[in-house]
Amino acid sequence: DDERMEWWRDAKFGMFIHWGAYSIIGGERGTKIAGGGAEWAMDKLDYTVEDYEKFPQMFNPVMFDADAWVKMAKDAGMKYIVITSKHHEGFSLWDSKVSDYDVMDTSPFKRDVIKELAEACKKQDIKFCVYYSIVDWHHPQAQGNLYPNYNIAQHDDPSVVNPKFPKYFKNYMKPQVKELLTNYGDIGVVWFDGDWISDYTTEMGKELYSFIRDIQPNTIVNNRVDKGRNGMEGMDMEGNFAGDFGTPEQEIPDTGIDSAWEACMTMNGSWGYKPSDNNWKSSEDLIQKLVDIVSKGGNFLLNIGPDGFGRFPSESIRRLNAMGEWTKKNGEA
Ligand code: JFZ
Repeated sequence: DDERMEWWRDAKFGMFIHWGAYSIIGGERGTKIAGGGAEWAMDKLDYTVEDYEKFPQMFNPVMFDADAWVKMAKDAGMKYIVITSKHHEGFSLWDSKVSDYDVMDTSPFKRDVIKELAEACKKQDIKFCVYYSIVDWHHPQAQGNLYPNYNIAQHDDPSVVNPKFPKYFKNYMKPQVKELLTNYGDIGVVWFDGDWISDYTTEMGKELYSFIRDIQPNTIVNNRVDKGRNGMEGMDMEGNFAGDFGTPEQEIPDTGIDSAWEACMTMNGSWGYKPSDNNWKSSEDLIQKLVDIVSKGGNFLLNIGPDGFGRFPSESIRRLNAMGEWTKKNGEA
C-alpha cells in the first residue's frame, strides 16, 4: 500500500479543477447571486431539472486548451490534477455510453474533455485524477422523490429518500466510474464527493472501493467513497473505513496525523467560476498554506474554477505564477 501511495505522498501539491455547465452561470441568475460555491447554482438559484438542462445544451468552451491548463499546473509546481468529471449537476465531461447528459450528446462542444486532459497530463508527466459526485441532481433515480422539481430538501432532509437509488448506483454510477477507469489510461485518484446523501450506504462505499481497485489496482481513492466520516472532514481512517486518504476541506489540521490526508482549498470562496467573488487569498497566504500543509505531512489540492469559455480567471493565473516562482526558488514543494 505504501508503494501504491508513494507518488501521491511525494506529489504534495495538486490542482483541483471545478468545471461544468455551472461555469457558464457563474453563480448568477438575474439579480440573484448564489451564496457560497457557484457550482451549486442549480440548487441555490432554484433551477428545475428542465430549466437547468439548457446550460449543458449551451456548453461550448471553445477556448479550452488541455495542454495549456496542464502546463499552468506544472509551472506552478503541481504534480497532479483532479477534475470534476461529473459534479452534483449531473453533467458528464466525457463521452459516456450510459448517459446522454454528457459533453458529446447534449452539448455543441462534442469534445471529450476528460480524454484531452488525460492525454495532456500523460504528455507532460502529470498524474491525471478525477472527481466524481455521488450526488446527482439530474438523474431521476438519484434525486429525491420530488423529481423533476429539484429541491434542497432532498439532500438535507434524511427522511427524503429515493427507493430507486440502488438502481442508479448499479446501472449508472458504477458503469460511469468504470468508463473513467477503462478509457483514459492510468487514473491516479478517484475523488468521490456527495457521500452525505441518505440513500448512499457504507456497503455501497465498500463495494465501490473494491470495484475500483479491481479495475485499476493502483488507483487511490479518497475517504468520501465511504459514508460516516467523523464530522464532514472525517480524518479517522481507522478500522475498515474505505478510502486511502482524508480530505479536510478549507482547513489545515494540527500536526500528528498518521494517516494520509489532503487539504483542498479555493483561491476565493467558490469552487466553481464566480466572478462576483473577489475575496481572493493572497499569493503569500497560499504559499504559506502550502508550506504549513506540507510540513504537517499533508498534500495541498488547490482549486481553479475556469469560466464557461475554458479560461482560468486571471486572478487565479497570477497566483499560480507566484506559487511557481516560489516552488522553483525553494525546490520541490
Ligand atoms: C463538496 C461539494 O458540495 C462542493 O461543491 C465542492 O465540490 C467541494 C470540494 O465538495 O462540498 C463539501 C464537501 C465536504 C465538506 C464541505 C463541503 N466538508 O467536508 O466539510
